[in-house]
Amino acid sequence: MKKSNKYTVTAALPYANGPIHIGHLAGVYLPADVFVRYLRQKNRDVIFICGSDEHGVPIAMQAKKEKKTPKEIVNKYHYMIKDCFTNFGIQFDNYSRTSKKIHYEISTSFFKKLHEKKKIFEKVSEQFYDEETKQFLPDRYISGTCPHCNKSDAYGDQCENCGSSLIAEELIHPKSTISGSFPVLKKTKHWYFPLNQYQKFLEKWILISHKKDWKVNVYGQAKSWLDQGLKPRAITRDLNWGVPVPITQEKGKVLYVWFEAPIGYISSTIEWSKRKKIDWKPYWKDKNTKLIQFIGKDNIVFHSIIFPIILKSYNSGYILPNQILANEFLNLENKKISTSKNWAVWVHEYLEDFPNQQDTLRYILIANMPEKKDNNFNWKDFQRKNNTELVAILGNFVNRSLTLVKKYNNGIVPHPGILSIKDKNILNKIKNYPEHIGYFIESYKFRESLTCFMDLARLGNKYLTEEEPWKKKEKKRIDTILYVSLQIVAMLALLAEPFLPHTSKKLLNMLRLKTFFWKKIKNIEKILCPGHLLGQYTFLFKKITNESIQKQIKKLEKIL
Ligand code: B3M
Ligand code: ZN
Repeated sequence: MKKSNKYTVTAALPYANGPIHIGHLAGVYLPADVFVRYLRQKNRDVIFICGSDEHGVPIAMQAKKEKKTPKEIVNKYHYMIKDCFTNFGIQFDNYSRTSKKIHYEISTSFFKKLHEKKKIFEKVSEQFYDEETKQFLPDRYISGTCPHCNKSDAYGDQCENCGSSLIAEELIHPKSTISGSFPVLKKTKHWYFPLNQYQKFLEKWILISHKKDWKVNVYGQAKSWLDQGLKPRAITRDLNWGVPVPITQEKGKVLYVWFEAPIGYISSTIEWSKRKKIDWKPYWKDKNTKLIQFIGKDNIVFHSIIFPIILKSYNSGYILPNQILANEFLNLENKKISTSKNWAVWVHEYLEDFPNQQDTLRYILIANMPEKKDNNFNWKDFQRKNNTELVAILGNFVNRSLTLVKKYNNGIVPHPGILSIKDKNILNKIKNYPEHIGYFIESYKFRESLTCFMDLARLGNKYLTEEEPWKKKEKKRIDTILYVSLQIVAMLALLAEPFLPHTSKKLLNMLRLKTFFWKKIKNIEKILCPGHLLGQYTFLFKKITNESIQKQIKKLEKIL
């Protein structure tokens, strides 16, 4: 990756209509967090931006379901989601919410300027209308069969099964999700974005400039939209909950949530800049800044087509996404995660059932990350990976190294003495791990980067087992073996940070090391020098018991 001056990393704004589950983490927030932690470790100038998406039909539907107002719903879930990210260790620089005044100002200023510059046009058209409830049926208020994958419960704006973005008229046998009745068509006025006018620009920007560096799923969906030919798309809705359309007095006209929500990345950045007293413009308008966006596959078109057109047509120097990382879906026990059916592992419940074991879940979700295809999470695998990898390899190696140094050298880093050929090879080999891991992270190959990290732990475990210092008679040889082992432990402590931040912090405390920036990691032996006094050892991981897994599986069985 060519070194950039700044990085603006965004993660899709979760709808504040429910809690966060493991699919959200594996799909969007964990890869983004690993990437940003890595950039911070390398002392890069990066901001990590997110916030709650608080408008749109999903919020209104949840409000109806819980017999609350949309405002009550977003207040309930915004704080729940924000706390959940904080407690799990997803470290945003700013987590805002689109019901804030600053977002209303920024999103309506975008709309007003596009209207003044005649980049959008007004049109009266016939839209689906529910005569029973006397309301129009935008987005999730209407469902039908998806024309792409034939799934029966696709929504008016997107199909959650195949991730396609739709317009209501494409649905086969549409019906109202409010009353279940078949809708009629009724005239209504809306404002449209002539996406077709940007066909050529997008073909050049996507099909040429990003043919090689965008992920197959992102490039493929964007290309299929371009191949079908872009059409004008409505960017307002007949709803009472949302950002009011600023140029009409007519009640019940709001900005389409997918027009204003991506502008939420900018309003969240401006909110951050006001708090930190740092100019936000270089993060969104400097051509050398890299805009890296992490999303789920059902948001690809909104991020690769709609949002870039909004920025381009606004024409005030906004940079376009350099990378759009869309993961596929994570299934649970081989079934699709479903919030409506409660078929999910909710992160806040995980944190209650497995206190202080965030890194175990981080580890398993990165190891099973659905980077190229849908993947699966099951509790047995969760237990196995924790017990046979985190406990038996990483934890065991660190535990043995530190307790042996305590026993043979009073917890002080020994002098290396005379290094054998094998010792020298090990010390040379470990120096390459930062680069290997960095390469995978910068290529957005998070599973491979974690495997590379664990290979280092395996290397240490194997070295210690083969060298058996506890069987040696000569103190000097014991010291050399422990010296080499400790250099590997120090490397693991630093390289763990992007993946297992809580473990890394614990380990650095045990080694009495401050967090180092990447450049120092090259010469690890300068970090953990002979004579350095180590801290107290505590266990890094604990075994996951059959009982704790059975409890989770029983919880799911009750839902079936
Ligand atoms: N709120 C996430 C979703 O479709 C959507 C992302 C907005 S990012 C601007 O579930
Ligand atoms: Zn579909």
